[in-house]
Amino acid sequence: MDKFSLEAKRALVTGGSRGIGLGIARGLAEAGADLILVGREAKSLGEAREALEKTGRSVQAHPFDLSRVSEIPDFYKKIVHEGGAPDILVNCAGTICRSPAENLALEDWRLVLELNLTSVFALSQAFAREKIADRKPGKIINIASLMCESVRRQTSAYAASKGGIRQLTKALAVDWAMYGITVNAVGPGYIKTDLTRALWEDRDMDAWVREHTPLGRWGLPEDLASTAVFLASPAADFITGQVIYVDGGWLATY
Ligand code: GCO
Repeated sequence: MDKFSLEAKRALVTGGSRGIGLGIARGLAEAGADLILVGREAKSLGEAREALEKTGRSVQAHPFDLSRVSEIPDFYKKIVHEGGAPDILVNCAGTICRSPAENLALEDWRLVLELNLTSVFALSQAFAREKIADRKPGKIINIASLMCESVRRQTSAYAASKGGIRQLTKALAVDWAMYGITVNAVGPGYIKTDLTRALWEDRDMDAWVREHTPLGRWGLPEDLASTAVFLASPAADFITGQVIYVDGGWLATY
């Protein structure tokens, strides 16, 4: 079972202070990884750090707004300088703006694409440049979505960004395989987090999600953690360019 261990590894998790990011960070720590958490709000990041330190792993917290894409290279250099280079990068930070496409402000479109897609490219590039220069392998895990394959009304920017993540995962996997850097993605179904609160608090939407999910329930952040641990571990050394959907069977019905 050592192939699933993350002992002596360091994992950087963006969006690590809540929801899916926090669930995955906890799973990585329980598998033995030390953590670097990146999130926009210092308060919730500090709370997540305190909670995750209970796993016995070292946890660093770096407040940063990843939508400030041009500042990502310097931010990454600061992280490496302060605590050493991560071996694993989990790109989980993201947002959604639900609106009929005809009403979607261009600024909202840009914000969703900047955070959900462009910042993932920029941070992955900073990670890869450092690994390539150090001649060390690395693991990148992006957070995709069932919306890589199917959509719902009023989610144009989010669905476009997640479709982009699906293709970016493949493209970076192909570019960086020669350096021993694998790039994969976990594709969540409907997961009970703050990002989907507006849906699970709505009785009709709650029923719709349960009806369209063969396993009949909302997913939880911990449902995603084990897949992320697997992809981050030596057990997945021959896997790259893949999206593994953890969606309760949602896409099986499409
Ligand atoms: C929505 C939801 C979805 C989920 C998730 C499913 O508005 O339909 O927010 O987009 O968040 O992406 O994988």
